[in-house]
Amino acid sequence: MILNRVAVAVFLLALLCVAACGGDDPTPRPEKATNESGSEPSSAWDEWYERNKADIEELKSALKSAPPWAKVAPEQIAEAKKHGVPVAFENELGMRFVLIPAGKFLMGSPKDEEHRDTDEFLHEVTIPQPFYAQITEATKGQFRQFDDWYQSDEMRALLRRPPPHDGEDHPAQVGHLGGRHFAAWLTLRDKARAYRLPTEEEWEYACRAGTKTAHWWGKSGRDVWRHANTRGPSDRHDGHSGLAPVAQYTPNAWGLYDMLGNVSEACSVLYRPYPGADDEARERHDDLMRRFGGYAVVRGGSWHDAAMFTRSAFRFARRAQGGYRRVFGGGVGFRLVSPLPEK
Ligand SMILES: [Ca+2]
Repeated sequence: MILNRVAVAVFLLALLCVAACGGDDPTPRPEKATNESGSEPSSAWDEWYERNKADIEELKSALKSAPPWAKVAPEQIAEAKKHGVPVAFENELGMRFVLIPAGKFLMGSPKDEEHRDTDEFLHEVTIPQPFYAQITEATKGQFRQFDDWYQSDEMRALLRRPPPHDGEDHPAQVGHLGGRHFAAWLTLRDKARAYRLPTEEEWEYACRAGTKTAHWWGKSGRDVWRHANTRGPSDRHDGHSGLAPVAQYTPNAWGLYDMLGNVSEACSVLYRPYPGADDEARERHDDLMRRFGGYAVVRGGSWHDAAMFTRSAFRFARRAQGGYRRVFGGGVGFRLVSPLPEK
């Protein structure tokens, strides 16, 4: 059934592409043979179409209702239909969100994963309700609508080393507190929806988008630079010597950009050993706390982290104390999530 829906989705994408090109398709198509009476004989393709006609029409209608920027998968469309909500929305600040379906997944990493840390204790997690996730990291332009002091001349004068990447579409590096303040402000402003930082579970679930490998694009860490903005090879190959504007790389299967790399992303929870974690995991947690005094979880790795940290299961923690104006930089940004509105 799932394969069938994927095949239907591929067919529809091809159909929409042809429609978008105004039907001027240079690809030669096979002529349909006709019999002596002039009527077309049924082909395997026609039979397949007839068998799946209802699914095709349903998905065609759903895809039309999704905005063109939303690179959503059939399971997201199905979840939206089930709950009677849009599969994607854009708020008044131009922040774009897609629906992440409810489900179960294995959080953490298997013991044979390359560069694994022992605090990535593998355990099953249930995400009981769908939620919306911002498709990109929150940008400087978006954050500046909350606090126009950010990136101002006054701020620059206070910083010994002002951030060099200050385009409106670069992610805001404002840490946990910047994200939390921004989410609270936006919730008060947007009467229809609430916003917050994701939990660590929600973040990893959204990052994996159904995958179990070290990265959402696969197992190997050798080609990280093709998919994510990290330190090292990506500097030489992708033209981004530091922070990149958001959405310069392909999104994951659920239409989320830069889940790995660019800025590390603040989560709403404190850094703790996972439920049921073994002694190894607890030792790693205690060691990290001792050495870095970290409290709040950050995920995904950043533009100045080595590629080995750009894994779906990698965990780190940072201090979240003090005003957010004191903690600019450091490669930590955020993306917001939004629960389904109450009916
Ligand atoms: Ca990121």
